[in-house]
Amino acid sequence: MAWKQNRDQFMQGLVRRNQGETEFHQAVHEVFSDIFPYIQDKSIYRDAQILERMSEPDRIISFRVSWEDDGGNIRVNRGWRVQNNNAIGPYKGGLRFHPSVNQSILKFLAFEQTFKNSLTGLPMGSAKGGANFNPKGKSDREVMRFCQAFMSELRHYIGPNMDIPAGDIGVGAREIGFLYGQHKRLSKEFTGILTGKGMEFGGSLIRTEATGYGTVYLANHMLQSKGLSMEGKTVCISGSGNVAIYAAEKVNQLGGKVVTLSDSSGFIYDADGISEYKLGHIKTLKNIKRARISEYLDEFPQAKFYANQNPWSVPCDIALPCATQNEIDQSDAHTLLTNGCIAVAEGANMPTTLKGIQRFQEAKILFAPSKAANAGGVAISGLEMSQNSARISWKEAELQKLLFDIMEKIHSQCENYGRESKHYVNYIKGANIAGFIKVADAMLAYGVV
Ligand code: NDP
Ligand code: 2IT
Repeated sequence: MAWKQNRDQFMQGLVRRNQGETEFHQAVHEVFSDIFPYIQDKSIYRDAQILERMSEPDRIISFRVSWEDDGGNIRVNRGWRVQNNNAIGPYKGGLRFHPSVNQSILKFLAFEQTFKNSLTGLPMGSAKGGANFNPKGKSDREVMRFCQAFMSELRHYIGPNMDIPAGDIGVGAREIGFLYGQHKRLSKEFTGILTGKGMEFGGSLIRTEATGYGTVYLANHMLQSKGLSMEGKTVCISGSGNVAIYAAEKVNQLGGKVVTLSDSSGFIYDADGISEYKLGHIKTLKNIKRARISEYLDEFPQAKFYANQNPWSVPCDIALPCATQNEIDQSDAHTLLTNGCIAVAEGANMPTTLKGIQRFQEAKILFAPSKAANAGGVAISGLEMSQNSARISWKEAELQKLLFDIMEKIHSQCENYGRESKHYVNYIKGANIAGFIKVADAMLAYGVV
């Protein structure tokens, strides 16, 4: 097939130009494997070199972050902001603080964000940033000093109409507070330069819950399209951070049973289900004590902890990977399918490897890719920006309805562009094409820029 040759040739060039950036290669390969056949008979996109332009970030800013730890030692980290594409709105996307952060990971995240933000229907371009800083084990004051040093440089490149960062792994309410405070101090302005802010200083209701809730809404829409529902389903979730906790909360609310959560040290398995009450305990463990997930067993000793393993060996109907990239490989996918898993919705960004995805697609189970499934978080960020611009705050019920409606619309866009037969929707293809069209058409409108 001609499109496959064109894609392979394109990918060879991309790999040559972006050497060693394997996560970035993976993300581009996943999206463009659907876009190449789609534009095969659409010379308007090919002549404008849209794919070459979309896979080259507008700019990458990288900077030194020097700060002082509690022992008086000078520490040096590297910070980045990848401003990927602002064709349909100001740059928008989270900040990740994790020792694994590098340019490849941030480029893949910023690239994915382009299609995700487009799918929300809101006017948001794409970006991602962060640092190879590990907040784990640091005191609050150390995290504060790091955030202040990071923002002292980042502030030159962001603004409410230019680029609006938010949280991601390692950047939650505490970090956003420190980052916002430093920006306010240096700029002498109180503007919406970040989302995910505290309710006292311009945050939006349900931003904390939005990603996890949205992921479960999308999973539920997929189930409903087959005449099924979350009621009575057994659900395996990975991670125990912001996305995982609120995904678990929504599964409980919809009558499902969550049996696993995890962190980088292993997973807990609670056959009785991690109820709303037990989740309350996990919120305290994670958000206040910043403890490990294994400490769940101190309170609920009937559960089991499996060190250094992911939860995909536990039989489940539905899997919600909500920790990090590439956490479900081919063999995990095989295990999930063998155990009867019928649906996967990606709360994390790109948690399934290309070969893992292939397994799920061959088995034709319900599979929602991250750019569709976790778009609820950035969607509520977009609504936080609107509230800040208008200097108002919307009620919880309004926002809950908006989130639900946005996830429903994303589901129907996936169906529109991804239906391959009466019984099968390729949600990856649907999300990629629907996300692509809006950004590509805006880029065409601007001419050669
Ligand atoms: P948090 O920092 O709140 O939680 C991350 C969780 O994932 C922790 O339990 C962490 O364990 C675990 N984890 C992180 N890295 C690894 C790793 N290398 N191996 C195993 N476990 C790991 O982050 P979020 O919940 O915000 O983010 C989770 C995922 O969701 C990410 O992929 C993020 O990009 C994505 N996402 C987040 C959104 C948001 O609004 N926050 C929006 C859309 C997507 P430990 O504490 O041990 O490191
Ligand atoms: O990956 C993501 O969509 C996020 N981390 C949230 C981005 C945002 O701007 O709210």
